[in-house]
Amino acid sequence: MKAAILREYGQPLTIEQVELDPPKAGEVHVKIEAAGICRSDLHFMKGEARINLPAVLGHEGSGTVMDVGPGVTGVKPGDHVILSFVPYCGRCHFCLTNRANLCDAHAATAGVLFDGTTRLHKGDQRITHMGKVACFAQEAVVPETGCVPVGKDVPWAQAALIGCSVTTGVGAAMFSARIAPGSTVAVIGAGGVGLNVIQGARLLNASKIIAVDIGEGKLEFAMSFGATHTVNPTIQDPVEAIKKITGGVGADYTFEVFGSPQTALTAYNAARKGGTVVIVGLAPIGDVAGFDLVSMVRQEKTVKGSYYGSTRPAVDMPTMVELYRLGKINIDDLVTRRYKLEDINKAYQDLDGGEIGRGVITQF
Ligand code: COD
Ligand code: ZN
Repeated sequence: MKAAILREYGQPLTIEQVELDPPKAGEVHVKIEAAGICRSDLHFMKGEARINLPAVLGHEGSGTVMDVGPGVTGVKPGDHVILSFVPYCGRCHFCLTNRANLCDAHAATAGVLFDGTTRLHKGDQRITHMGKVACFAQEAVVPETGCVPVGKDVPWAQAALIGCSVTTGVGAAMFSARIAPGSTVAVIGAGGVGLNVIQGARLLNASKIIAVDIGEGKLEFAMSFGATHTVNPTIQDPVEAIKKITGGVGADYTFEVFGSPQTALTAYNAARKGGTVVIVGLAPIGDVAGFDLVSMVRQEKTVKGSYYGSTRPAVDMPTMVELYRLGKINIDDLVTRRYKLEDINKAYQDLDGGEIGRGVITQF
């Protein structure tokens, strides 16, 4: 089958024919129908995050079940599924304490399936599966717990986005921050994930929702997802601007949704006394942010990380689907560009070049 392969950091992906072995026990063979263009894959392409190479990237996907390995009971051929990039073992400390997004067994087997091997290879050369999803390909073999069944009424691209940006963003607002009604929110970075934090804040009845982005087009687009105010840090100091909009105090909740020490510091400094700072973006490995320790103590600021929106994908993705059906979250307008798998490098150039919304591969 055809797949886009990352062979070297800093180099374009190459479209190649590779082999995909059949699913083993507890695994599912999926035909990929849609795959989202997320910045996290770009972090790997640039070498800002590390993965064993060669690798098939792509962690935001949806598809049709083709066949299942022994013991699989949750899905059957023909089912539509959203792929989760944190499948869970169901037995570790985190799975058993309602935090399956932090599953230990998944973390211990990064880039391979739960049994420690790959189904992807080219002859003798093993190929890494990003997030146990690897959906920049015509097909994938994924763990059963990485498949979330979805109704056939949900379009493929929209289902794919629930696999990462929607769940990561809306989840950050809903589960990581638990935004209280009437509170003020600032979101630093209004890309594919940030827009979902913004619409999550709207869903939770935040009062002021301030979108911060260096792209004017991004800011305008953010208004249609629920932002009430916009700030462009290339034009004004973002911390001062957020304070001004919030009556001089700062926002109750701030979200960092780009991934850099500088934007993390903006999020910290723009949070009010007693406020909560949620870090969603993954900065390049090794980067550190220095927060002022005195204000952290005296002002009781909370800084917390948010991975996959602190969701339990198996139960929270169906909630996202339901909110989409009800029109409470807008995924239709997030899908702004469609690509063929062959054009994946162009899709990433567009993402890096600041195009608004989300690109999705829909032709394989
Ligand atoms: N100030 C404000 N905004 C900025 C700045 C800045 N200095 N620099 C860039 N931005 C904006 C960009 O203009 C862009 O609009 C936005 O930040 C980033 O958006 P995208 O669309 O490029 O990126 P996303 O939304 O696809 O991904 C952002 C994440 C931070 C979520 C992603 O990169 C990431 O690190 N994810 C890790 C967390 C995680 O759970 N990963 C697993 C799968 S996502
Ligand atoms: Zn993603």
